[in-house]
Amino acid sequence: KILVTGALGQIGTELVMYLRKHYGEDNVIASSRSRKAGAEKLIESGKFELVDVTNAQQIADVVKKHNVDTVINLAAVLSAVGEKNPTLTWEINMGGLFNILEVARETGISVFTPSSIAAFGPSTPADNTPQDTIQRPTTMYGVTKVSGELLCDYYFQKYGVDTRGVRFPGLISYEALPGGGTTDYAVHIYYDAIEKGKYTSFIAEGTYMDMMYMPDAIDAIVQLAEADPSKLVHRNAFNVSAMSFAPEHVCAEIQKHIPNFVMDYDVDPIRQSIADSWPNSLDDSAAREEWGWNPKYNLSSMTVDMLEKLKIKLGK
Ligand code: VAH
Repeated sequence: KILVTGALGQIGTELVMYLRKHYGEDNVIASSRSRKAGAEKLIESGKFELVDVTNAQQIADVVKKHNVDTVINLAAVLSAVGEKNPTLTWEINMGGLFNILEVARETGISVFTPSSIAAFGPSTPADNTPQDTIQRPTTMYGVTKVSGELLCDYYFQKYGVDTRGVRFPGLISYEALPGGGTTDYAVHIYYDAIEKGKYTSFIAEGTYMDMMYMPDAIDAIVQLAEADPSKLVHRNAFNVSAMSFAPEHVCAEIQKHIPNFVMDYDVDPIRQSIADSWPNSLDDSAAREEWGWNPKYNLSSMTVDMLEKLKIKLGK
């Protein structure tokens, strides 16, 4: 049985739907700190529990009640929102992960929790960033992500807890919106292209970041979770990426389908400084070698699918 925390977020929403299809409705328990408007479908379609990951007892109770053997921990405050409330970010991102790892130490369950390209900082080699390299992030979100990688490695080495994770780049999806990150421009641009025909980017021209379409991100989670552990040299924090682009590249790709689409810039200094501290492109060869990582979508095929699915979703 799989417990997904943060199940109403951008990744969680799609992951729960996929896992329920892949492993069976009854084998996936969705959980969130609170119910969210618009999540009724997901909440009613299967088992749902209110779990605040900062409450260790709630985690232990739900693990016991549903005989959980794997927790996929997606509960986190993202980079931009995190800079507005660093204390809450530490409490949820690190406090929550620590509580989950402690339950795992006591019960023997497995733990998958993602890291992020945010675990790197301005002193990290920015192009083709290596799997093992300098990590001095400059956001609280990034500090919790690099700390989370180390804590998961520790629980594996010290207690044998089966911990696994990937460093996600910016994720693009049409089901659920992202929750306050820096890469969110790459999602909003598609919504605005359909609804307004124009988009004002808060990230500057020429700012490269790694990105990935959500179907590939879901595949990465399932593939790594199902991987043969004897083949894993790394456990947590595999670099995974599918593409690297800057705002003008998305704009040009959208214009192939919506010729009149226009974009201008109104750069947000906070999110721009976060973006500038992150890598431009990742070396994901370790994930390819150790568990067969192989993304399917690039900017062109993602754009075709995003526009097609959003036109339906937005009734255009
Ligand atoms: C954010 N979407 O922008 C998240 C992610 C790498 C980016 O961590 O904070």
